[in-house]
Amino acid sequence: MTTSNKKILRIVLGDQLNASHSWYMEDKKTFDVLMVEVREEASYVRHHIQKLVAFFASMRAFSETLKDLGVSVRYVPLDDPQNSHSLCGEIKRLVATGEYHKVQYQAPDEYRVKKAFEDLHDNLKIPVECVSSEHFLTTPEFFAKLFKGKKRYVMESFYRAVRSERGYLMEDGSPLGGRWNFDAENRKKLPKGHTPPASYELSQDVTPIVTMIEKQKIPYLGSIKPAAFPWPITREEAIETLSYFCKHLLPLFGLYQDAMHTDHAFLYHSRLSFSLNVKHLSPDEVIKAAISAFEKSDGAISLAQIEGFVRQIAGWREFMRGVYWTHMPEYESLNALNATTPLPHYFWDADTKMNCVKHAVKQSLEESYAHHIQRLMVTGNFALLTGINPDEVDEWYLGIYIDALQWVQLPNTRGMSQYADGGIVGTKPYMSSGAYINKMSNYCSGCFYNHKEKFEDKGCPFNSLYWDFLMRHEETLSKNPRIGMGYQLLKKMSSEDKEAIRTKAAHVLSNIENL
Ligand code: FAD
Ligand code: DLZ
Ligand code: SF4
Repeated sequence: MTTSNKKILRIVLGDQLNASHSWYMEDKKTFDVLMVEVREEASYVRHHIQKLVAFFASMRAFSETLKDLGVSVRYVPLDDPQNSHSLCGEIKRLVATGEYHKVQYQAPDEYRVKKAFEDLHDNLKIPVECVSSEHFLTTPEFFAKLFKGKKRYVMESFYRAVRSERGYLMEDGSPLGGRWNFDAENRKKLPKGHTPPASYELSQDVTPIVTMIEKQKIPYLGSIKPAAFPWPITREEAIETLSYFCKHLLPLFGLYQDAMHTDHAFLYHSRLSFSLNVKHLSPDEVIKAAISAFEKSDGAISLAQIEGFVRQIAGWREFMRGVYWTHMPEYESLNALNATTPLPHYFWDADTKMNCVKHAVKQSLEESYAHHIQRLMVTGNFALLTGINPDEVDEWYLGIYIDALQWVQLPNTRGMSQYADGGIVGTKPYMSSGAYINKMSNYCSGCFYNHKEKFEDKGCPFNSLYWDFLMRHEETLSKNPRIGMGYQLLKKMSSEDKEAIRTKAAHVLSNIENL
């Protein structure tokens, strides 16, 4: 083969399913796309079965989309006997055919894969190039400028900078409505008897993929209904999910964003994180679709609702990515609170008397989904208060959720939820006693424990753990003005009560497997 009829080999990862990428506008005769299903990615952590299926089904559908566009795709399925089961192994295998004069890849979102691909630059005998994935709203230059010289970052400043730059909900250089943030209006419990609209769930038969995963003996967790898979696996399905959200859920999204309920897993949440993370949808188009629905709604969607939604995507999502790339690889081993307790069994089997944890874990095992407050204030809060080893916490979050990719999971878990980064992401640890969980959910009314009690046998474990956590970490946390209130209350507490809390919390901790 002469150099003139050799092609470029373009690598497309499982979370790079964007058919609008500029690659596909170029002359299709000049390149082949390589997509591979590999054991390396399917088992670097024990994933939920729905997550494995969602990635493989989406990758397969995307390869068909590319073929329809006239792109030549080389697709290696998991059960291909030639499969080397590593991303770089498969790239090397194709390069060895001599059919290519160059390899190109889109910047991977995960550090692990970025490093592995960087090694290819030295190891392949043909040029290797990295290009942008053309997905995110912010760039490394943008967050380097904002974070420069700062030990702690504030999401709010980051969010305002993104909004100003992009013009989202802006009017003459100022935030629409005169305020940047309507968070304080977005914290309502679901009223008794209020039923949210049904969530937008698809129903596709994914039996062949489940069978293949089982035959290949990929370890997994959680359950699946193979004949009725509910997640969007194509761009078209993601757009349907987005349209449904804008029409039926956005009007009350912000208001009930923090609410939790045993009968409603999805409430007013969009279920768009998987579609965004695999790049079926761009953050810009999701934000613009929601803003357009707000503008056309004639007041039915209030500014507080749309601002709450825009903040999640333009603010939190981009901010987390900025923190990840600024602090990797050190970030994944930070353990500022020296947490060492092993993760208890009920994170895997939901067998606990604590109704909130039972419900959040059971739902996660069944749906591969929990919304933000369930992740932060139930399972995350419990792990924080009991001092669970952040490596085990990360492993759990990275495996169980359909949307879990390390760049977004890690800063949310180790940073925001576990405070293991010592406050880079969050200005304070997100912790609470049973009172908050009772305020935002119906969990406590069906619980074995009593959310009003601290000391008694049936006292809610979150109560003694909360006060004990404050006492244990007094030296590190008492100077933090954002938790000053907790320490002021602690000061007023009698020494007998403090001792009783310590005794109760010690009992809870030593009995952690049996709560
Ligand atoms: P909605 O509530 O409808 O929000 C809309 C969108 O905003 C989401 O789709 C998501 O793209 C974005 N968003 C909202 N909050 C965040 C956030 N804190 N960080 C980044 N994006 C956000 N999100 C992931 O995508 N992957 C993860 O692995 C992940 N792990 C998390 C772990 C913990 C401990 C916590 C507290 C949060 C985590 N999140 C993660 C953020 C958030 O919980 C999910 O994005 C959200 O629950 C997805 O459901 P949804 O699409 O219905 O979101
Ligand atoms: C999550 C995932 C899984 C389970 N399997 C694959 C795979 O077989 N092939 C692939 O290209 N990507 C997969 N992914 C997504 C990758 O983990 C993700 O693309 C990288 O970690 C970069 O973010
Ligand atoms: Fe959770 Fe405590 Fe409420 Fe039970 S009483 S549901 S353990 S917060």
